[in-house]
Amino acid sequence: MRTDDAPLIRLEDYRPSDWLIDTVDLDISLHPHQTQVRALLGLRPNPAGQPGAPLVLDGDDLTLGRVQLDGAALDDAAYSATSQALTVHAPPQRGFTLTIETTLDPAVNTKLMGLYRSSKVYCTQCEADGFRRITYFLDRPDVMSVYTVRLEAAKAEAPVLLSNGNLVAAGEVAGSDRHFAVWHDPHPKPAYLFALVGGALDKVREDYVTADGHKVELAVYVEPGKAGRAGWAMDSLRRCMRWDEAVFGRNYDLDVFNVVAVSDFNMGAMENKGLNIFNDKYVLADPQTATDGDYASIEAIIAHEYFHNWTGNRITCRDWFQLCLKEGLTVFRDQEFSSDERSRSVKRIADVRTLRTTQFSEDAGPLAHPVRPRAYKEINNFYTPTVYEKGAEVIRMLKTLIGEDAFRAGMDLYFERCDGTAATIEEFLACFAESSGKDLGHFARWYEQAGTPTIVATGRYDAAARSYTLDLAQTTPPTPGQPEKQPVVLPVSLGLVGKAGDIPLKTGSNAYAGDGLIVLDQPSVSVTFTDVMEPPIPSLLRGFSAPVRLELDLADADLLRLFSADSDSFNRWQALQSVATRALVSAGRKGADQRALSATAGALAGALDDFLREQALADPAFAAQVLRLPALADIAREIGGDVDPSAIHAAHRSLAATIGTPLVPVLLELREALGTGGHYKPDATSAGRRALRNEMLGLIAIADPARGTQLAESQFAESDNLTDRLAALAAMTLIPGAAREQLIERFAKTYADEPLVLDKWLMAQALIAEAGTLERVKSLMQHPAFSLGNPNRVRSLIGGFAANLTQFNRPDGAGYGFVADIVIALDRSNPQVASRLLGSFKSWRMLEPGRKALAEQALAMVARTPNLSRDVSDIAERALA
Ligand code: 0A1
Ligand code: ZN
Repeated sequence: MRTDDAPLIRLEDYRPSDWLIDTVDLDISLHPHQTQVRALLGLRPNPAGQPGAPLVLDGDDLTLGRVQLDGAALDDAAYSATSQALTVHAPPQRGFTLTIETTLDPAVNTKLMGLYRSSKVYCTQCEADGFRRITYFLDRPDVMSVYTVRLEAAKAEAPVLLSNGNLVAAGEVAGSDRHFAVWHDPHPKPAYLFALVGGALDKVREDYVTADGHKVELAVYVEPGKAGRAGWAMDSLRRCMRWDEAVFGRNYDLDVFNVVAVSDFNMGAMENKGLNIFNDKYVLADPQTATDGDYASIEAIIAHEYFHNWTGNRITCRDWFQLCLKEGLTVFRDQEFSSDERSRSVKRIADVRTLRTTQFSEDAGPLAHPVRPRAYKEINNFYTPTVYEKGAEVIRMLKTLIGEDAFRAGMDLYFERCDGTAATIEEFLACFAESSGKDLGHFARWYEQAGTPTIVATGRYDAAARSYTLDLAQTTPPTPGQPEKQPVVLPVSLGLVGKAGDIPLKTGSNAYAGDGLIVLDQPSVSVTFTDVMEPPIPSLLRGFSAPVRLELDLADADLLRLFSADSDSFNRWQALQSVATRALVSAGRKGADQRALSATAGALAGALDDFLREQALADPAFAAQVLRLPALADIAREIGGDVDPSAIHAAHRSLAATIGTPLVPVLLELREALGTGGHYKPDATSAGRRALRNEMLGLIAIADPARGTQLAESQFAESDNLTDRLAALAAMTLIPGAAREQLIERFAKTYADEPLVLDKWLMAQALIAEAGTLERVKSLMQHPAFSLGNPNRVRSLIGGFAANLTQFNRPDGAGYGFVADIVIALDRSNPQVASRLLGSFKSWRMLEPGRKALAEQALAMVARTPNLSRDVSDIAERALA
């Protein structure tokens, strides 16, 4: 379907369902090509709906068998059915049951929505609207039902049969090679949280007793032979369950909690009630096949899905416009968990990096949308960094504004009041308005208004009056459909840094909320601090207290002082990033003179030299973040228009080389001092030491390629873990030549039987910033490790290429054409993966005219392709609008 024909679904058109489904009894007989589904729905009119309305059930690609009403065959004239809908024209105006039989072919379901087979394992994905590919249903999150599910399959093919809730019966099917299991989930849930799994799987299990004394059996299911890689996921699960009890007072509520890893999955993972299904990339880990980054992601995503049990499942969304109600809040919760498990400041820095490169870029381009969108054609296109990451930032600001105690009290109230319901953002915010006694009407604008606000800050010191005045002004740029912007509520955490550290803050201003917090909720505000005995350096947005751009004209020398003296470690990191960003923005403009970089590079190298010698060993994870320059995409966005990716890349390399060259001796020394850490341990401290060593390796590779080559080769040969080996490969990708090609070969041989490791190998090559990369990527598509049918492979190789700033944006447009062709081909089998890939074009409008025209042509070619999915045509149209 073209989106021109697809209806625009609007928040303001929401109305309650005319019918409710209280109970669902599913009987599913699994066969690769002929799965039989019998659904018995217990329906009744919704008192809040239209009396006398027909019953219109959603379907998608369904083959219908028999239909019965209260157990009797339904007259042909009484209903009509297409593959997309089943309508009962004049249903009884009372409770009744409807029995619906459908037949499915999971083996050919390449969209990976509904019921499909992934490496011989039957599994489901129903969010957002996949359940309608299993049976006809009121497939909307405000229709919540109690499910009982009988699964049947050949014992040999699917010895494990799982669904939501608790197991209530299991046994053999007499006289056959088949068996069955019956699962019952007592918690009413929307259809998008339904799941089943059937297959030959190994498991690790563990007993758990909740804080309120409930015994739970935890299990992680993986492909046969991979149970040895499930331990970290289990460990993470136990820890996050304890954390949710301690920090949010939330206990688990079923007798079992199952996690299943599958190898074909459109996203990261899915929070189905009691049966979380994961992309295997986010479950499987051992030191030889997973990096420190993987360990951290697994911990975070296990926690994310588990936390959804309360924020998403017990309390779900009224409609898909409220998606951020569960996603922003749950991301916030998983970020807090990881912060408590690891280093809070390093986690914050990493999250802000992600926010900037993904969400700020989205917000600055044609796909910008509010945290709560007002309209959509395809909801799958709104599982975005804006809904997730900016959504989490909004919760973080709320907490900052009302304080820790009122925040916790508001959460408690939300859990109490909204439990068992499908809620809205308004209901959520009402809990915090009540717990804090504050009017959150203005704050709610964060949900409605797209775009990244800019704060322009200027400071003046009055030596005679011993006062310091800070002027803050905010603006938000126009975004699609929102030409005019209103001011939002911005919590600006700050300090004034003097010679002896933070100066005590005294002011009579209303905007000053105490505790180092200015609340900027007007277009501008001016705050004067008194008893300031020396000219201070302002340290604004400590901890990145609001998701904004900050323009504050501090001299490099002042920023470097903040880097060494700020009491807020986020702002120490930010200060150095700001120096580097400013230099890269001016040297990275089209036609800019690169020589201007050298003064800044010298100052940065000096600051880093001291820092590395004196402080890096005390907090290696932080030091690793300090050493990493701002991302290319962030520089492009800061430049904002007429962007020449080659110039940005050249400036970036040149800055890294100029900083790195004088540092090589100290880098080598420090690498030596850090050592290899001995036997691999995944904890944050050990990971931090590896991160620093490897960050330094990258810098050496740029500054001194011969030395870099030597170090990378020996690191690859000597290390016992993937983190260090992959870092060696990544460093070598920066150095063209035979040694690189040999290491690439060696890596492939070493990990030939490890698809998830080869994904990293594919991606490392796709990211090489050289003109030969497109050809390399094309030939890697022929490699046995690659398959267009597996989302992880596509994201690694093609997604990696599309994230390669210089090569995706080749001046000849060949990068755009290549990705566009793949989007079109992939759309026929998996529209969701195709549309996400097309999202790589999100920043095309800021390019210089030559590339911009070529990118537009590629997008237009996609847009005019016949029979596009709604997913892809929606992105193409919005990108071009
Ligand atoms: N709710 C999941 C994300 C998710 C969304 C859609 C999916 O299929 C198309 C799968 C997963 C989460 O936030 O983890
Ligand atoms: Zn989620």
